[in-house]
Amino acid sequence: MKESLLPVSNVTAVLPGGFLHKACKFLVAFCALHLCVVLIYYLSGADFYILQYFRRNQQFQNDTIINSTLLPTAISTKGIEELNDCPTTSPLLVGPLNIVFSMPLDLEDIRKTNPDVTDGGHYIPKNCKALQKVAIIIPFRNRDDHLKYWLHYMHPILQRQQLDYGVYVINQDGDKTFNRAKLLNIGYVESLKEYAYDCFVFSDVDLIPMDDRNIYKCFKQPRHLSAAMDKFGFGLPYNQYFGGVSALSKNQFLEINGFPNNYWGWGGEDDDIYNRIASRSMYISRPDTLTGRCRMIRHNRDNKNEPNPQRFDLLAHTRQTMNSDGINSLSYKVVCTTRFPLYTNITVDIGLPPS
Ligand SMILES: *[C@@H]1O[C@H](CO)[C@@H](O)[C@H](O)[C@H]1NC(C)=O
Ligand SMILES: *[C@@H]1O[C@H](CO)[C@@H](O)[C@H](O)[C@H]1NC(C)=O
Ligand SMILES: *[C@@H]1O[C@H](CO)[C@@H](O)[C@H](O)[C@H]1NC(C)=O
Ligand SMILES: [Mn+2]
Repeated sequence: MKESLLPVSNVTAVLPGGFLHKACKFLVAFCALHLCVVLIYYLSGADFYILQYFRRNQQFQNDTIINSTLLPTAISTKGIEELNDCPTTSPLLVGPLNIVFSMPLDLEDIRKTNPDVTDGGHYIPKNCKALQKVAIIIPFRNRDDHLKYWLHYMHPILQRQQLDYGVYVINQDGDKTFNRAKLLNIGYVESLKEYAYDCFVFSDVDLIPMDDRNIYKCFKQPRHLSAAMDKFGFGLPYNQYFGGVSALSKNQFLEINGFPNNYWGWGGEDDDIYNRIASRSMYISRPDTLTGRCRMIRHNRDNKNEPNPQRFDLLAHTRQTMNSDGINSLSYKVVCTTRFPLYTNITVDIGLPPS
């Protein structure tokens, strides 16, 4: 086109006259038209590629945004809500366990071997959404050595069971008469202040399951987890026995007005709990006698936990007293709460038995 334009302009400049002038105008118009057609053709031909490049660029920008800003949020949200439910049976379980109480233990070592347990003894599975939120409540006084064995064995087991759980040691302040069931009631109330637990496992500090398929969770009926204690020849002392380790859902616990507050000293409170359950037409669920095996740390009877002479009398009236004595009549004072790496220590003043 430059070839044709330049000579034309040269010619127009040199040659005057009507014909040449008209021919020149025509040529210019023709060239302009040609230019337009070529340009349109070129643009329409390139159109597809230009748009594609533009789209790709936009896509790239979207991805960049997702990666740099949206992804961190997506991960943290996933940690709470978008994870799939954990499977009904955890794939991490190993079955029978060798439980012994002879080796010395160091709390710091236990902490190091359980790096995923967070302050206060809380754990949440990373890769799936736990089916239950379990508060584990341990009535306690002066059993620090037993607690070490409990933490050493139980933290790995509970994590393999894929539970969302927290460990609460309810430490009775002072040295007056012990009251196990009242401490359990307090554990229920205090743990719920911290987290929306829907299941409560009440465990003596000296009992360890010998099989991790004995899941520390709640069932459709109140659960007796320590179904075959070595102390009783890996069986039950009697069929209604509900001592040791048990699990009640929030609803089951409230259905029986929690546990009695008036059993001071050793014995009877577990039978009272059994009576409460039976009186509400619930029954005891248990693992089979192999899965339900567990070991108790041998020990002498604690001070100020003598057998309660009133227990038989109290037990005869559970049905009459349970509506007024329980979680609805609980009173106590929290003396001190300490969140240790492997458990929460709640020290409570529970008062004295009526004289
Ligand atoms: C880019 O993201 C916007 C919304 O953020 C969306 O409407 C658009 O379709 C996305 N584009 C591509 C190419 O993915
Ligand atoms: C985000 O970046 C990673 C690499 O850092 C890459 O593998 C991944 O595909 C990117 N995600 C998206 C949505 O592009
Ligand atoms: C719990 O806290 C009380 C009060 O500080 C303390 O005396 C007791 O030793 C602690 N027990 C455990 C097991 O941490
Ligand atoms: Mn014991």
